[in-house]
Amino acid sequence: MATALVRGIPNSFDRAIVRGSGVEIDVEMARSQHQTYVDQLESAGYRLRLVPPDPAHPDCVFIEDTAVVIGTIAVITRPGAVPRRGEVEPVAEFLAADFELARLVAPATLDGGDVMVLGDTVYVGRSKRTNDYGIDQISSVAGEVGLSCVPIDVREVLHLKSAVLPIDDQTVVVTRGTVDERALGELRIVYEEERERNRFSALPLGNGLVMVAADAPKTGDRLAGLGFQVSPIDVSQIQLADGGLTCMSILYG
Ligand code: CIR
Repeated sequence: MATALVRGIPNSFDRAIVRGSGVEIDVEMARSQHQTYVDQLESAGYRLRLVPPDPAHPDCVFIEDTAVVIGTIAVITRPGAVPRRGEVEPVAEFLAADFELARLVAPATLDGGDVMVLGDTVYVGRSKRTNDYGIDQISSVAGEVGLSCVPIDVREVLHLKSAVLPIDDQTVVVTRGTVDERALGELRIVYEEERERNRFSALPLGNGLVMVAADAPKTGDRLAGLGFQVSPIDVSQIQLADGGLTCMSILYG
């Protein structure tokens, strides 16, 4: 059965790392938006596994950054933001039940938000959070299970998946100007609507169903026009902390 590993929102979430806005985060509203997200995963058939939130780590809801599942291996990351490194261990303990673990080691840094596994290719963003050592180490793991690795320079945004959102194994939504699209090879590119720049986010749930950020309805319409069943969700408080839809879960199975 497909599994979703998720982590709750701590009371300290209003102290999450933010890159700009200065708008205060409403923790209760964030929690209710997160609950709707978890409910959507459950309705789509995922078995939920819940890692308890940790108030010492305001960003711990962004569990995606702590581990990447590649085939039979769970890569335990070394997050680029130093205060987030303590989020990793409780997640590793959960994943150890189902996977062989491979740990990234210093001087590597890598956030799971920079990694996109599509078919037999692992795309890895080179960003402010993910360095070349991180790319080399995850590339070795990918090689062990027969997957190839494609590094992609990321500009302007936090992570690769802030700007390149997988929709299925062949399709991605891209924010123009943030990556060298040649690295995406034969993937079908759908562009984020310019008026919705940096507001789109998505999480494919299988069978053509895609959870999408309600804040970018025109981009969602583009996907619906291609035959995807889109399910909008309001994640305004998550977006204030630079998060999107992929970052709040690790899906596998
Ligand atoms: C951070 O700056 O690390 C968090 N406030 C946001 C992380 C979002 N993660 C993701 O999109 N994978």
